[in-house]
Amino acid sequence: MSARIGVIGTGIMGADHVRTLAREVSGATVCAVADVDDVRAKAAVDGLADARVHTDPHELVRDDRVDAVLVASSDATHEEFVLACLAAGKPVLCEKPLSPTVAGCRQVVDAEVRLARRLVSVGFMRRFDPGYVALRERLRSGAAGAALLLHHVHRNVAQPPGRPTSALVTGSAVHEIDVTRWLLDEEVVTVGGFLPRRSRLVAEPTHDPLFLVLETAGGVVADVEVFANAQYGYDVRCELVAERGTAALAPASPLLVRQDAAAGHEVPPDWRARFADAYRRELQDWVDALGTEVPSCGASAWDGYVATAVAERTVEAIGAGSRLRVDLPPRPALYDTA
Ligand code: ISE
Repeated sequence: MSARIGVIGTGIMGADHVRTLAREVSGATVCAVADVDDVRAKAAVDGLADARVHTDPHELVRDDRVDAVLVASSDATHEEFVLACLAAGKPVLCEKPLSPTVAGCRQVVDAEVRLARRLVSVGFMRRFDPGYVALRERLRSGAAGAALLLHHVHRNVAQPPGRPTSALVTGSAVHEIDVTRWLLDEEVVTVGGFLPRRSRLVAEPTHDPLFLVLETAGGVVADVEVFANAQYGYDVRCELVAERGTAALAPASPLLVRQDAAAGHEVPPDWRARFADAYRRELQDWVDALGTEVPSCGASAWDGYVATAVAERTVEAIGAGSRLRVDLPPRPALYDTA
């Protein structure tokens, strides 16, 4: 039987998830969507038989036909809707970040621990990207020797004006924070950040680009360039430097184009194109795990909490102009892996 999914938020990401679930994921049907914008919600389910449109997301969570919920509304609303899913006992996949504040993430972790059931997954889709997966497997195989350094690059074409600088960390670099701890299986213990010369193409109050430095418990140093208004395309890179060599993500495009006196790889316009395969794999994994006792392989609420805790501390470190320690509370036993 197909799992009946309700999607909260039908903006860019939510509408994309509806399409992927309906067309590319087996064992799932989208049976409801909710959005404050009724027109947008209706457009997202155009052509999907029997999908209900709610204007109140809480109604969607309560809807008996909905077995599981995907939250893709604005970041600040994630906590409220994930908590509603926990109260209703429904599995929920929440887009990253679990909450933009560490206090919000903690509420979710505490509610899940009280329930003593793992119902929350967080959409850190890079954990399903074949390139990142290959990098992790290479490290785990021991072929590269021990990891020493990670170089991350995270560039977007442009961001809506007015985005606070902190959002470049809590909304964008939070991916690199998650991927660093997932690749290395180590926690980040100190964080620091620089404000390089500000691009004159970016309006106040956003300071762009940023340069972050994360150090893990095992002494690996990861640097992260975040450039949210890089103009030319969506470019995500990751290079591992290890004892016996290096390994880096290959260019996202399989084509080498020679034209107009130039040769090169095309760069995707945004993350949906770059990570389409990762999103599909993430959703399939989540759907496959529904109704089983085994949680999906994706990030847990605890992972969501830690990523935001490290991101928040990084924002503080940038403000303080110095490196700061990250002190995490003990991980609740619910999140122990077998
Ligand atoms: C966006 O919200 C995402 O989640 C993308 O994956 C990320 O690369 C981008 O920087 C964010 O703005």
